Amino acid sequence: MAVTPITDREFGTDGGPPTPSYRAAIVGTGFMGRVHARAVQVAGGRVVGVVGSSAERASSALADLGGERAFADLDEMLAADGDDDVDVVHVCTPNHLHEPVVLAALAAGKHVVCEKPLATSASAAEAMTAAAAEAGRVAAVPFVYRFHPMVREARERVRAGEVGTIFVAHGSYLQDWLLHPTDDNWRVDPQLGGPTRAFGDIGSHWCDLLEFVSGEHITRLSAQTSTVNKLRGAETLRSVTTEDVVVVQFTTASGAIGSVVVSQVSAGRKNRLLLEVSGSRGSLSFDQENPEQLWWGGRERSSQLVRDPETLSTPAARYARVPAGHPQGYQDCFDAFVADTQAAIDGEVPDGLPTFDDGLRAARLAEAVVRSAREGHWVEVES
Ligand code: SOE
Repeated sequence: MAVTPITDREFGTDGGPPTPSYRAAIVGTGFMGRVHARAVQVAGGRVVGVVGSSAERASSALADLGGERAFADLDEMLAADGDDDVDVVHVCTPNHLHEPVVLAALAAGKHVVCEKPLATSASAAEAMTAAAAEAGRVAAVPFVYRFHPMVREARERVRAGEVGTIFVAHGSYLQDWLLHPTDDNWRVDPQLGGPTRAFGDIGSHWCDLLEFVSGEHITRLSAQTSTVNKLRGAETLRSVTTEDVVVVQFTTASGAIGSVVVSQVSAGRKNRLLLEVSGSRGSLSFDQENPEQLWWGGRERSSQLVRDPETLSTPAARYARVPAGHPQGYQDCFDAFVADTQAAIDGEVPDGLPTFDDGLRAARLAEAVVRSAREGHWVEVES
C-alpha cells in the first residue's frame, strides 16, 4: 500500500530540514515545556523564546529547552518583534494560568497550543474557545495519544465497520507517581490544577481517546472519587482534597455503556492507558505501554496487529515516523502533533488535530465528573 509518511513533508524532498516557519515561545519550564520544545525543533521550528514563572527561571531553563531568548515575562515576549517575533505560544504552565496566558496570546495575534486540561472550569474553557474562534487563530490541545499509528488504525477500523455497532467500552489510565504521601506536585493543589486532578490530568486523555476512536460521545456519567493520600507534602504534610482515583461509569449517545478507572496511585503502572471497545462484529484494544500493537478480537479468530506497512491503512501510516520494528512512543506523538499544528497554521486541515473544541469537551466532562462525585448521582454531560 502506497503511503506518505509524515516525515516526507517534515524534512522536505531533498532530505534536509525545511526553513523554519514555526517560531514558538514556550511558556512554562517544567517537564511538559521540555517535551513541547523538543517537538517544535523536530518539526523544523525555532524555540524563539522561553517564559518562566520568573526571569531567572526562564534563563536557567533556556539551554535545556534549546531556546534562543529568555524573556522577562509574558508581556515582553508578546511584544517582541523582528527576529524575536513569535508565531505560536505553547502554554505549559500550571492549569490556572492557561486562561490568562491564552487570552493574552490570542489578543496579540498568536496561534496557541495549550496543555490540557484547557482550563480549570468549563466556563473558562468556553471563553478561551470563543476567543480562539473570534481571533481566527489555530488553537490546539495536545491530546497526543491520538497520534499513535495504532490508535489511528483502530479509528479507521471502527469507521470501516469492522467493530460493528459498539455496545461497550472500558479501560483505565493508571500511573503511580503520586503513590506516596511524600510525592508532591502543583497538580494536587485545586487552586493551581483545578477541582479534579486525576480525571483532569489523565482521565481527560482517556475520554478523548474513547471519543476519537469510537466516534461515540459520552452523554451521561456517574463518578466516584477517592483521595487516598489525604495528607501530602515533600517536606511538611498538608491536607489535600483532589482525587487520587476516580471511577467513571458512562452511557454514550448511541446507547453504548462503559467504564474507566483512573488512578495516579497504582503501584507499578507508570502510564498505562488501556482502551477496549466491543461491538457486534469485533473488539479492538489499545495499550499505550505497548503502542506498536493493537489487539483485534473476533468471535472466530483474534489477532495481534503490529505496525507493519501492510497492516496500516493510509491515514494510520501517515503517523508512522520510523520504520516498522523501530518502536515509536510518547515524544513521537508530540512531534507528530506539532507537525500537524504547523500544517494547520499553513492552511491545511489535518484530520484529527485536537483543538480547543476538544479541550472544551474535556472540561465539560470534568465538570460532570466533579458534580456527580460530589452529589452522588448520574449527571448529563453538556454537549
Ligand atoms: C502527568 O500525569 C502526565 O505528564 C500528564 O500531565 C500528561 O498529560 C500525560 O500524557 C502523562 O502524564
